[in-house]
Amino acid sequence: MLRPIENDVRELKSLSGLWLFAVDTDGTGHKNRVWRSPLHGAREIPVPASYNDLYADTAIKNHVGDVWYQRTIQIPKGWAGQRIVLRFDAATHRATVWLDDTEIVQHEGGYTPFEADITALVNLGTAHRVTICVNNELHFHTIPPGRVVTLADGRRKQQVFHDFFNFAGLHRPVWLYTTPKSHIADVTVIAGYDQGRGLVNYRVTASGAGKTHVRLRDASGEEVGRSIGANGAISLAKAIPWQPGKAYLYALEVDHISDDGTDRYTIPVGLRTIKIEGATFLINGEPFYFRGFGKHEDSAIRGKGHDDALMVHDYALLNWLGANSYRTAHYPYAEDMLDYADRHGIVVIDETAAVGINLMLGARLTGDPTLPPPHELFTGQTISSRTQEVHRQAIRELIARDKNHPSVVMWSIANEPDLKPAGSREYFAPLLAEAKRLDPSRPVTSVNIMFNGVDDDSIADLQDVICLNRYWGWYTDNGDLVSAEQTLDAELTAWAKRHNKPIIITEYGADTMPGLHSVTGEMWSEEFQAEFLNMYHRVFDRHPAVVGEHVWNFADFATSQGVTRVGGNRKGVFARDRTPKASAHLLRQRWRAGLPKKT
Ligand code: BDP
Repeated sequence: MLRPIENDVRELKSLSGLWLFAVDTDGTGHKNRVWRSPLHGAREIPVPASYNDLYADTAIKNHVGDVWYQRTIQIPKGWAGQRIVLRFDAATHRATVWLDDTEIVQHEGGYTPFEADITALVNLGTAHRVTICVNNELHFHTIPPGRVVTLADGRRKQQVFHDFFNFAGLHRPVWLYTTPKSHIADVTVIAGYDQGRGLVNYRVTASGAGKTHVRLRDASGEEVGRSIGANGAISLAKAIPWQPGKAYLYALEVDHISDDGTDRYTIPVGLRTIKIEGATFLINGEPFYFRGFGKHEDSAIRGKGHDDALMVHDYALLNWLGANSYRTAHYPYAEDMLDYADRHGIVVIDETAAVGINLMLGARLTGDPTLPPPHELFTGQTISSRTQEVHRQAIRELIARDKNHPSVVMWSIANEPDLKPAGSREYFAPLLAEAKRLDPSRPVTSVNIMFNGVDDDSIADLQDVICLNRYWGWYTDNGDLVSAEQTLDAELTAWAKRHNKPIIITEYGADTMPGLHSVTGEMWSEEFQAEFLNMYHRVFDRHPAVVGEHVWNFADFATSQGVTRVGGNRKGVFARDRTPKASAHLLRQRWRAGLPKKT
């Protein structure tokens, strides 16, 4: 799905700002058709932002169910004759939208965009009411999964099987945009680079008949190639590659010419090739070593609301550290993040929201003894073919949205599913295959949990890269880094021997309270975090198959309440306000020195 842009033939109007907001406390909003009039008893809400932490109100923070957003929009008179579209970059976790009294679109999944063509419903120069119902419930058939329980006193509680707060609302901007009536609906670019030569394969889908003209321009705007037709290729004899840390972007300018006029859409293109050879991850034929983090979209007050200031600052900190990559743990991030990564040469592992397909973890996180046991995971009583279909759609929407980003080098279809129970391979194999089918140009992975060792992972052989989350010395052998080092070493040897594939440690880390110090390796201290990371690095450097290290986490983040969480998850190398802990300096020293030498 194309991101809305503005140019000489397309207009774009932001609907960010203050909207009306009402929490549907008694769940009667649908029955009362609240979209038919101005929202009763509404307060104001900023869009984009999570609603949870805005109002200093526990009931709103922990609300389970529907909330309503509303505002009026004005369609400029100058938009006469254009196709007019209302676009939501995300609504977490599902939404229904009305324009005045008419329902115009529904969407499932909290982190991918959706839109509605409203041309036939609007009058130019007139105000219209937009109402959106956002629902935050997670069940066994949603991605991510969860469970809503009703307590004896009637309260409803959301259980989640993942370790971050279930922020909800309109997390990303809302847009009105225009295209000519006959328009470019989609563009797919597969670009490659090989020893100085560049190749751009493209495919354009347009609504209505017309001709397609395509031009490739270099970064200075010079035309360097052209092609005619909806499918085609442009080759460059002397190309500049897109490289990690050294981004170079061409622009593919697509014109769709029809009796209605010309539509134009321009896509940034990075020429780069990804290949896996044995246990090596190659970008443009060079071995690539991932240095960076599992991140989150998370900050005080706005929760998961996108914020350009935070984005620019986080990228500045990644640069300060010498990091070259991150994973969008545990859901697709705002498209602005990927655009920025494209422009600045940051490498991204792009993940779906399929986190917590794991009842063993669910039991730990919820502490609820009534949760079904782990072996019931793929039996249909919990995770079912219905979940699989929603998961498949989540993969489709991720790839449809992000396929053209040179920064994205791999798809991750899930984080820490339980791969021991019967049925796990039958559940995941078709999903890995679907990602491969949709995008044969990128490797596909899923991220392994430490309790699924080399003998308990039912799908590692189907993945291109082995991604491991490991907490030896934290969740096990608490504070004993000597034992942890032995376990990690032995385990990596076993993984490398079993699968001749690159291994990325996608998570390793220790909760750390800023300001807590110790000379004797006490857990939670800044020194322990540094010693923990040092030990892991020592081990990684001994294993040639390890091609990446992503510390968990870039910054402290909000979670559900629990006895192991003190004001959230504290494994950040930065505090939630982005001030550094001691380990930030350690990482800076290691990563600024470049590729680690394997001993
Ligand atoms: C892993 C998860 C991650 C958690 C982390 C932790 O992938 O979301 O936050 O461990 O426990 O299980 O800190």
